[in-house]
Amino acid sequence: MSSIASLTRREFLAGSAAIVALTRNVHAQAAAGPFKLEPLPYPNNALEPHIDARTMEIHHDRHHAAYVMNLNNALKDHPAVASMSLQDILAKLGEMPEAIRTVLRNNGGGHANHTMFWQVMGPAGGQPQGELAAAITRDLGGLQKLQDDFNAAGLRVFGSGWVFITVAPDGKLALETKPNQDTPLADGKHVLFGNDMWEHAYYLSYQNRRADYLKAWWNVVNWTKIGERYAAAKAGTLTI
Ligand code: MN3
Repeated sequence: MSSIASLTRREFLAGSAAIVALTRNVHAQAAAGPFKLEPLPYPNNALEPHIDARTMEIHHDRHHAAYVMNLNNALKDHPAVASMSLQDILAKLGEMPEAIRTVLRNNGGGHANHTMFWQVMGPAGGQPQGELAAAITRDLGGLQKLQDDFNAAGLRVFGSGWVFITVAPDGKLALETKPNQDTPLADGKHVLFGNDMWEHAYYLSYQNRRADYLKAWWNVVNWTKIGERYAAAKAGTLTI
């Protein structure tokens, strides 16, 4: 009985691996086009217990993948737009062909927001250092006030959206929120970091408790990476 059970388990695991491989292949084909879905920079379970592995898997492999697929599909008949960088497309939405403008806004914004989001998280967060820490004190009243204000702003996002810290070329930081997949990139600004206020980002573990998700999220913020993004913003090399 136990050998049958263990054989069944082996077969099950082999079958699961095949399904995962097939699913990844489908995603790769679906993402054919100018924009690509990069893999997560850490395993799905790296942010547990604060963000569970299943949430990360669905969020990256399905939600983010869909934004990339929709973006690429919209660009099939628009080669001039397809040759542009994502930040240029978003900064010039008003100049984009009207037929695809809303798709670009939603799915281009979704691609940019999630590309940033995976980067600014990680299992070993650290603390703000150097010029970044000084800017947080100067512009946002220190780390504790930044976190309090950021969490409060996140709670005020009605429905789906984002809460961001933007960074100006001179290094000045500011807090702002956006609905849906809108991004400060569309206002010609740069995003230092942000948190996803869509329920798909937290619902499996937190259900309606967005405040708990916002509070827990600081445990997986990668301040080393954010420090690199801050330096890049001041150097004029930060893209999305
Ligand atoms: Mn999301």
